[in-house]
Parts: sequence; C-alpha cells; structure tokens
Amino acid sequence: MALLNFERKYRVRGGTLIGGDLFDFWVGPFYVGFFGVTTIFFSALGTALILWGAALGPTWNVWQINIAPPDLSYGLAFAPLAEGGLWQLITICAIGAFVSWALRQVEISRKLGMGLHIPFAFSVAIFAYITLVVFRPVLMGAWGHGFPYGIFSHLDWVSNVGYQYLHFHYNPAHMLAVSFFFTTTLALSLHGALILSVTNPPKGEKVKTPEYEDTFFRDTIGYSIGSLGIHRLGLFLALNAGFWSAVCIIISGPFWTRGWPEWWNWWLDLPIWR
Ligand code: 07D
Ligand code: 07D
Ligand code: U10
Repeated sequence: MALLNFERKYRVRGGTLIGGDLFDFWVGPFYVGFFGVTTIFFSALGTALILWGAALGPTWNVWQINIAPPDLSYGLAFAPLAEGGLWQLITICAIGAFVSWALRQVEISRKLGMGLHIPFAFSVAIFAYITLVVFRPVLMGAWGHGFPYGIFSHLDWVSNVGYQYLHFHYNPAHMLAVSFFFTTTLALSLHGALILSVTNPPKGEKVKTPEYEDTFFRDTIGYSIGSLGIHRLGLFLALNAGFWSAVCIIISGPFWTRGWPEWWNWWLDLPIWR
C-alpha cells in the first residue's frame, strides 16, 4: 500500500492514553496528541532555561556552555536559580520531555496496533538518564552529584567521577555494559552486512531467501539464530547495554565507595586460598 493511502487508512481516532479526542490530530507528518503538546511544552521551556543559563555567562561558545548542578552543600534542597536552580528546573523539563516522548510513542504504537517495544526500549535510555540525575544524587544526599549540562563539562564529569573510583574499568557492571555496547555494534554490523549481501545480487540474479542467510552462518559458525531471532538478540543486547550502564553508576557511591580495583579482593578473600 502506498504510504499516502496507508496514512489515510490509519489516521483515525483512538488509541490515546489520556484526554480522548483532545489533540488527536496530525500537523504535517507529525502526530500531535496530548503528549506531543507536553513534549513541546517541556522541550521549549527546558531549551529557554538552558539559554537563560548560558546568558548568565561566561560564554556563548556552544562547546563550553555549562549549566552546573547546585553545590553539594545544598543537599537535596532547591537552590537559587543562578546557583544550580536552573539545572534543577532543566532536569524536571528534560524528564518531562523524555517521558512525554515515550508516551507519545505508546499512543502512536497503539494507533498502529503495534507492540510497545519502541517505547519500552526508549524507557531504558530514560532510566539510565534518571539514574544519573535523580536516583544516584538522591541516594548520595545531594543534587550536586548529577552531571552538568554542557557538551565538554559533562565529559569532565564522567572523567572525574571515573577517577574518584581510581579505575572505573574495574567496575564489573561497567565491564558488562561496555561488552554489551560492543556486542551491539558487532551484531548490527553482521546483520546490516548480511541483509545488504542478500538483497543486492549481481545483475540478472534473484534476491536471496532467508535459507541463504541461515546457511551462511551455519557454514561459518555452525548455527543461525534466524531472521526474527537476530532482531530479538539486537534489542536484548542494546537494552542490556543501557541497563548495565545504569547499574554501574548507581553502585558507584551508594553501594561502593572505594576504588573499583579493590572490589576484586573478594577473589583473594575466598576461603579456598586459606
Ligand atoms: C546519534 C541520536 C542523536 C542525538 C544527539 C545528541 C544534545 C545536547 C545541549 C548544548 C547517540 C543531541 C545533543 C541535545 C546539546 C546543550 C546543553 C545518539 C544519537 C546527536 N549525553 N557523552 C555526547 C548527551 C551522558 C559521553 C554527544 C545527552 C552521561 C561521552 C552529545 C545526555 C555520560 C561522550 C551527547 C548525555 C556521557 C558523549 C554525542 C543525556 C554517560 C562523547 C551523543 C540527556 C552516558 C560524545 C562531546 C550521541 C561527545 C558524547 C549528549 C549523557 C558520556 C553532545 C543528551 C552523563 C564520553 N553526548 N553522556 O551521539 O562527542 O549519542 O561529547 O543523558 O565522546 Mg553525553
Ligand atoms: C544516559 C543517555 C540518555 C538519553 C536520553 C535521550 C535528547 C533529545 C534531540 C537530537 C546511557 C536524550 C535526548 C536530549 C535530543 C534531538 C532532536 C545513555 C544515556 C534519555 N567507558 N563511565 C559509561 C565506556 C571510562 C564512567 C556508559 C567505554 C573510564 C562514568 C558506558 C570506555 C572512566 C560513567 C561506558 C569507558 C569512565 C561511565 C555510558 C572505554 C573515565 C557513567 C553509556 C573504551 C575516566 C556512564 C549510566 C550510557 C554510565 C558510563 C563505556 C571508559 C567513567 C557503558 C566503552 C575508565 C563515571 N561508560 N569510563 O550509560 O554508566 O548510556 O551512565 O574506555 O556514568 Mg565509562
Ligand atoms: C528504523 C527501522 C526501520 C526503518 C526506519 C528506522 C530504526 C527496517 C522502515 C528509523 C531509522 C532512521 C530514519 C535512521 C536515522 C535515525 C537515527 C540516526 C537516530 C537519531 C535520529 C535523529 C538524530 C533525528 C532526531 C529528530 C527528532 C527527534 C525529530 C524532532 C521533531 C520535533 C521536535 C517535533 C516533534 C513533534 C511533536 C512533539 C508533536 C507536536 C508537533 C507539532 C505541533 C509540530 C510543530 C510544532 C509547533 C507548531 C509548536 C512550536 C514549537 C516550539 C515553540 C518549540 C519546539 C522546541 C524544540 C526544542 C524542537 O528499523 O525498519 O524503516 O526508518
């Protein structure tokens, strides 16, 4: 079905989570919905607050703009706007916008009668973000533990926090997350390459069937996960990358305060060596 005909067929009422027909329409290609309006509201307000923070100085250089969280001495209290209060409001707007976006994905999926896999997947990214700026700061007793909003300043935060634990690579959950990220790119490159290799036959030859795909991997590694399976695996790998990232940072501080290399002493402390 041509895309335009299809749109006419599915662009009908219903599927909304809240508000019935309210905002149940499209603007150009975009579905609006209640959560489209809340997305626009939070992202416009959040962007304006970032601009306000930037205007407070000292630079308009986009790489260097930095909106820092409050000083640790404010604990979990609200801070004055120029002293981290903007960061707190921007964080509320960011969470509002990300969650609205996920709920808009839910409404669009429901309209289309599809599964909720995409909003579920995005929720894992949101979970990692909320872990960084809410769960961990709350567990550690100060908003000042959140990361600053700025392109380079957030890199400084990652590096500083990493070295606070001496050698972040020794964090076992970080190892899992990193391995899942690497495996995700390996899986995507294998899958992208396989699909292109069967759908781009030489002139005059037919596009190959899934039997060819299966046979390639059976011949190479003895097993094929199949054309549906590779998508399940891909989603599993990617979601685990995000999930274990959240775990690796939430345990750093709230549950382990020393250097990560030291954590491995449990191995030396096993009773079998005694
Ligand atoms: C390609 C989809 C498109 C999204 C893009 C990002 C903004 C920010 C705002 C000036 C894959 C849009 C960017 C809206 C502009 C202001 C105030 C997604 C794609 C193109 N980081 N990070 C980047 C964010 C964290 C880390 C780049 C966001 C954690 C490292 C971009 C968040 C830690 C490196 C960026 C976030 C961390 C980066 C490219 C939120 C651990 C890099 C991102 C909301 C997760 C890389 C200069 C990209 C870089 C980079 C955005 C959080 C580490 C600016 C929005 C605190 C080590 N991060 N980041 O392609 O070049 O993502 O930095 O959590 O090396 Mg970061
Ligand atoms: C948080 C992003 C959420 C994004 C959302 C959407 C918009 C809209 C609009 C484009 C989670 C935002 C959307 C803004 C944009 C438009 C229109 C994703 C998030 C909701 N590390 N490390 C990780 C590696 C080291 C350290 C994670 C590798 C050093 C700390 C990942 C190496 C030290 C933290 C990872 C390495 C160190 C991490 C990041 C190598 C520093 C974290 C991915 C090869 C000296 C962070 C939850 C992630 C984390 C994290 C990888 C090295 C420290 C597994 C490969 C040794 C402090 N590192 N790291 O989390 O777990 O994505 O955060 O050396 O906090 Mg690490
Ligand atoms: C996949 C796939 C597959 C496909 C696919 C894909 C995965 C096999 C069938 C998809 C993959 C791709 C297309 C590949 C490329 C994708 C990536 C590399 C991922 C990263 C993507 C990006 C970087 C693009 C990001 C773009 C975004 C998020 C769009 C931005 C749009 C908006 C902000 C508008 C959103 C609309 C809303 C909220 C609804 C309401 C909208 C309106 C009312 C419209 C206009 C708004 C107004 C009039 C209000 C005014 C707004 C104001 C004042 C403020 C706005 C503030 C802002 C900050 C924007 O597997 O299958 O093929 O294709």
